[in-house]
Amino acid sequence: MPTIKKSSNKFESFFGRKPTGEAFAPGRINLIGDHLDYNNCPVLPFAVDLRISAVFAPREDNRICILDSLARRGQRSFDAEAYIAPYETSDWGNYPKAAVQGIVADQIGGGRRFKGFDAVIESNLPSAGGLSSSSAFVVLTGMIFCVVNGFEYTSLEFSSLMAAAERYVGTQGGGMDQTACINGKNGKVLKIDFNPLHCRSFSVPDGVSFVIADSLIKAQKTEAAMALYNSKPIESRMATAILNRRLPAVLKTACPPFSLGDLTAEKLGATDNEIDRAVFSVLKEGGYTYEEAAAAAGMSVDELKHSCCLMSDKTPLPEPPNGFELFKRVRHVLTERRRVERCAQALETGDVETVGRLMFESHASGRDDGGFSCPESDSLTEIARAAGALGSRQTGGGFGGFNVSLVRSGETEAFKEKLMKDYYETYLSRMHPEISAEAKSSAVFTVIPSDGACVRQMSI
Ligand code: NG1
Repeated sequence: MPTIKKSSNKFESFFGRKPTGEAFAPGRINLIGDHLDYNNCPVLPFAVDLRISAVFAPREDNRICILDSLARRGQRSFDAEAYIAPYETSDWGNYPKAAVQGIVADQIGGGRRFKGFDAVIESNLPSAGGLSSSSAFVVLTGMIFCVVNGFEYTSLEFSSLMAAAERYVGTQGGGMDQTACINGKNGKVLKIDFNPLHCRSFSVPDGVSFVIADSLIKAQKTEAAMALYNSKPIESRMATAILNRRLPAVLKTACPPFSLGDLTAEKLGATDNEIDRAVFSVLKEGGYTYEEAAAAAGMSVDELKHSCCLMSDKTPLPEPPNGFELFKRVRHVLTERRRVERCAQALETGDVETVGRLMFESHASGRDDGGFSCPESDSLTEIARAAGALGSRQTGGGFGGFNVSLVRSGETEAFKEKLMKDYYETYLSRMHPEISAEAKSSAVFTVIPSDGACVRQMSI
């Protein structure tokens, strides 16, 4: 477990002075609503009691020097200046660089000079598991940089700034993770709406707990995994380009959708059924080639590729062997958005059975339509169902990582034992004998919705 005392000692022995401040930033679990945020559709996450923490002290120059307390990952140093060149893709130093670059770009003007800081960081937040350790790290360093420079933002302004800043690392995500990390509340699930950004919190109903279980299939943001993740926002933008051209005529509305989040009764003046009929008459089932998608959007292939389909290395997403499944992707977004709304209502009335059912439905949608699950997460969900969970689903960006289950509080220990036996000892040992017993033994735990990120001066 990270402790401030251990980090402070480490800070003193490495930097030769005492730290003056401490900060922490939690990870998050998304209860329901994945691959929605970058489509401007609402999500229902909560910050968890697992976090990255830091002790720090300002510097007189503009250097930022961050040491990983376990020395597993060593140290990274860079200057806060107008252009901060990234390290290689997937280097952990890109997360603090992302935060600082985002704030510098926002604050630049008047020949401002920035103050740097020294910091020692510690974490008990698993990485590459869909718990947003990356956003927690971005938010943590962003907060410290603001404090040492006296920059002030409201929590929503800072959430938007950090969401935009994190794209520096190459992911094309939305703002769920940073917003949950910054605005989390003890005992509450957050409903985050985008465009405009807005948070509302819902109490966790009495008598239920959240158990999270690592599928132990890593969703590391390497070049390949990043391309897999980014293919989802790209497909959403392709579908939007087609709907933008064709939907107004079919629905007889003057409002073209600028994102899939605009496909609502409120914005289009049509019922959900009318919207579904119109959307799925415009999009064809089955895969689109680039030529077909461009023709449907009224663009040349080059225009489509350059306006919607570029990956972080600026090359267009390669066409999948069976084409782009735009119909399924949009069906995931439309149905998941409605599940989020119904889930928020069910939380409000304490209807835990409905919350659970929606979680199972959400998992199936991510698997069948979203295309971001994997066989191990699917099995884990079914094993959780058989073990008595009210609901269970893969959480976060997907392709593995953690599942979240909603379990009656009196049943959590029996539930965890059942997962241990049926998923880790039986299924996973058969499918992935290379995964160590040690990794399996610490893969399941109960999490508590917790407060968001915080930075403060240390009491001396
Ligand atoms: P994780 O779970 O951290 O990979 C990613 C995106 C989110 C969101 C989810 C899927 C980033 C930093 N995070 O989260 O914005 O799109 O996937 O719901 O890109």
